[in-house]
Amino acid sequence: PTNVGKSSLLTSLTGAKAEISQVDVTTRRPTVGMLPYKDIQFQLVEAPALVEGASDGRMEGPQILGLARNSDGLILMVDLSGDPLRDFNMLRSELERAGIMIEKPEGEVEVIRRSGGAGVQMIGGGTLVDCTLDDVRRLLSNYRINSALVKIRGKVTLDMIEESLFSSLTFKPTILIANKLDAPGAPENLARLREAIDEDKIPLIPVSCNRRIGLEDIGHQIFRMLRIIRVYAKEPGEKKPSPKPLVIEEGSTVIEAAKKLHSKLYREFKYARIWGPSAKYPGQRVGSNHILMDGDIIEIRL
Ligand SMILES: Nc1nc2c(ncn2[C@@H]2O[C@H](COP(=O)(O)OP(=O)(O)OP(=O)(O)O)[C@@H](O)[C@H]2O)c(=O)[nH]1
Ligand SMILES: [Mg+2]
Repeated sequence: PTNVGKSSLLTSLTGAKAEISQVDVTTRRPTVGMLPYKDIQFQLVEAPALVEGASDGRMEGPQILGLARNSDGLILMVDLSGDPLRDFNMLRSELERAGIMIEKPEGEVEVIRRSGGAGVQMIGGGTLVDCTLDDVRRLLSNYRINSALVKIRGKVTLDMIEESLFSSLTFKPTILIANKLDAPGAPENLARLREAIDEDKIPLIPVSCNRRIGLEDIGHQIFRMLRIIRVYAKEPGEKKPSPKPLVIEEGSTVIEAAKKLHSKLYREFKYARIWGPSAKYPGQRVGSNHILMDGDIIEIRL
């Protein structure tokens, strides 16, 4: 919504020069700032205010929803001096109507088509609840898909796989920031908001941008929301790893990290040595499927 303090937050966190004003709809174009967190940076983009009817094309609705669809995660913001619950429900419903879910569904499917005759393979570690891999192969072959990676997470039905072929539903991890904690009536409004949302699914952070309350935790919350880890590559023979981490998805394996570092490290991979949280002891020798953790140092051997 407008006037909730989006520009105030962007400016407080990143130092970006966004115009702050009590006039409605001050920010008209996406405005960018960089938030340093530990040894990485997050790019924050203030979108113009999302209003009721945005998903039907009102105001800059389509552009804002397009921005949301292309982001890694969303920070929704509401105003504790107004009606934060109504605003949150409006935001959720406009996003949903645009095919953007902000709560993680029980199961997720992505069918990645491949060329060549490699067949249909299942990846991602989810479970099929009402069908077998052969049923999935039969379903896909009805759609002339004979070679694909079917990526599943959580509990997945044959219907969900069929639907995924048509719909453009997407999930974006989301944080809810409730601003103006200093305003009269804020504690009561915050209590109402707390009751209505599931904070395990959507973390709620009360803040006051003006009084600089609650802002220190936001970097950490964004890091957790994105489910990323930092991995530091080290050359064999060097004492210290690169100071700049490789930022990859939580649950990534050694070979996936190698692929992102350099195609040669992927092609000619023999084994790796690991120091840090995922290593049983410093310098542990591991194979390609070893799962990395945040803060690991990795040395790849060819
Ligand atoms: N009381 C109080 N007022 C705040 C706080 N943060 C921002 N404001 C005020 O709220 C008004 C709107 O702030 P902006 O940061 O411009 O809000 P916005 O969401 O970017 O607004 P638009 O870009 O116009 O949609 C300004 O008058 C701010 O001074 C806060 O923590 N407490
Ligand atoms: Mg603004």
